[in-house]
Amino acid sequence: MTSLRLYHHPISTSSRPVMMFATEHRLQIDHQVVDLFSGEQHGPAFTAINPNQAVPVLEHGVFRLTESSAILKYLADLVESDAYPIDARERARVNEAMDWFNTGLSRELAYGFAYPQLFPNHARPGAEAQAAGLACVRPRAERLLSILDASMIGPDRRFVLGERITLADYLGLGIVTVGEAAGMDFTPWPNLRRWLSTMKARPAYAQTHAVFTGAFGHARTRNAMALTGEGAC
Ligand SMILES: N[C@@H](CCC(=O)N[C@@H](CS)C(=O)NCC(=O)O)C(=O)O
Repeated sequence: MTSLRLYHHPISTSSRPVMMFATEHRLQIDHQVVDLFSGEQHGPAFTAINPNQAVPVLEHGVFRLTESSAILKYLADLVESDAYPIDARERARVNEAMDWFNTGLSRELAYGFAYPQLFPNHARPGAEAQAAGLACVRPRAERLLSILDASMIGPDRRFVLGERITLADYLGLGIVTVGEAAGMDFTPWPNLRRWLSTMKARPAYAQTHAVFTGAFGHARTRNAMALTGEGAC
């Protein structure tokens, strides 16, 4: 097979799903860490690789691909993974759930709730604005997590779309775990907690999330900053 190279960072929300999928499928990949904390993604060398200055980026020979969702689908097709079914309607369900995670939940839980607390460059300017922003976004993230718990996973499903793991589980895990790392309390959502345990029990989770859990703590329950403010996000 033509060689595969993945530019990534081990704590990145968008990189971890690709790393976990690739590990579970025993893909031979040349892993290139892009040091997001020193700003390597903004340098000319990486900007030439991805003008968006973001990871992950996949190279398969001369073919270069950005966007975690597209990379997951490409890799799944490459190895004919069951995680991305061929049947049009089954595949559409996976796409639907992936879009839901990558647009809706990512916006509220990752960008709105988690990143401003975990990454200083995402923090809102000043303690008051930070508290007000979090107060605004928390109920929106919670509403989506309730939907994930009750309407998507529900009481009977092992994974987001049924008994079989799909790309939606890998992609969703990256987003849900960054919310957890920022102190979102998952107590109200038993189905979500069960799914999270199932995903974390997979051997590839420990392997691909060691740096992430080392950085942010494991199943941290600390509350985020005091949420006293009011106002628009
Ligand atoms: N929609 C993109 C998002 C990529 C993205 O934002 N990656 C982050 C890490 S999770 C990044 O590289 N950020 C660099 C920066 O903020 O400077 C995807 O799903 O791949």
